Amino acid sequence: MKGIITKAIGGFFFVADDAQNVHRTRIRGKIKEKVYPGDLVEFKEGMIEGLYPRKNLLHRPNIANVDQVLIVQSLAEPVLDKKLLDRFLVMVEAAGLVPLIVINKIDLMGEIDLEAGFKEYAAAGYKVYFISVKQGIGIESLINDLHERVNVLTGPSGVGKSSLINQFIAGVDLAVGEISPRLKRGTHTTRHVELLPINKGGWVADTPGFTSLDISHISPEELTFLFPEFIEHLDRCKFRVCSHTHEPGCAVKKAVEEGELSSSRYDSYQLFYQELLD
Ligand SMILES: Nc1nc2c(ncn2[C@@H]2O[C@H](COP(=O)(O)OP(=O)(O)OP(=O)(O)O)[C@@H](O)[C@H]2O)c(=O)[nH]1
Ligand SMILES: [Mg+2]
Ligand SMILES: [Zn+2]
Repeated sequence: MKGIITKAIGGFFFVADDAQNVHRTRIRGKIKEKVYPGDLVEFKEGMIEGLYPRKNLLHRPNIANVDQVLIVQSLAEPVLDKKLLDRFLVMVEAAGLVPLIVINKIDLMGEIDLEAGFKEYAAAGYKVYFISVKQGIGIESLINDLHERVNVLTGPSGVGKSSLINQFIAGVDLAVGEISPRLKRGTHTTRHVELLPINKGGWVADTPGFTSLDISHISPEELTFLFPEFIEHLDRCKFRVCSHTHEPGCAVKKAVEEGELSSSRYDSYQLFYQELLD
């Protein structure tokens, strides 16, 4: 039978079949590769017999065959950090995965124009979901976009990733952390990885929150292409090799000056570019 690994614990591998029934299995000694949640395997009578090729492998935490990454942030508590959001986007773009931007805790803000506050992300082609787990706002339309896929939640600690999963997966009760009153941020409640079944098909995995992210494996030249809205401007730069930071006749800088590209996104680009040069 073919199945998908949902979690690995103490030498056991839990494998879900097509009907999402979970079987506890062990792995044949002849299989030398490491097996991770998300891996597709062939199994029989409680034994994993073979591993199918994987299309990708996410690190820290290790999850295979990921389709989409939900980058979760909160409007407040912890306060929204667009630089960090841009950093997550660069990570997900570099991995070749589809990012969905999820802005939680909209109940903590009064009447504000959410669409306007994130228009640079829509302009870059990203889907942005505004939700409140606490008040049950926006959850349905988000879940509708997760079906039949392997989805991973990521984002800073305390933004409500585990709370979100608890709300939309029946029978799941992940640990939810208190926001530290002094730091106004979370305290890393989530530790191990498990793929949880979405009602209408598909999987979702929670991850521990990250407060910083390592993007050092990306080359400065590659960075431009990880800001998708920049791409259409690139061939109008005066110099064929342009870092889009200081060169005269740079079409990206010009587009920022003319308000066609977001200066906040461009600031992130410059910040990351310097970081990758150092
Ligand atoms: N006001 C408000 N609070 C929320 C909402 N969603 C979650 N919270 C609270 O935010 C706190 C942190 O939630 P968690 O779900 O543990 O956050 P997390 O992202 O899983 O954090 P880590 O596991 O540390 O990465 C908890 O006190 C939740 O009750 C929301 O929509 N509105
Ligand atoms: Mg959590
Ligand atoms: Zn340029």
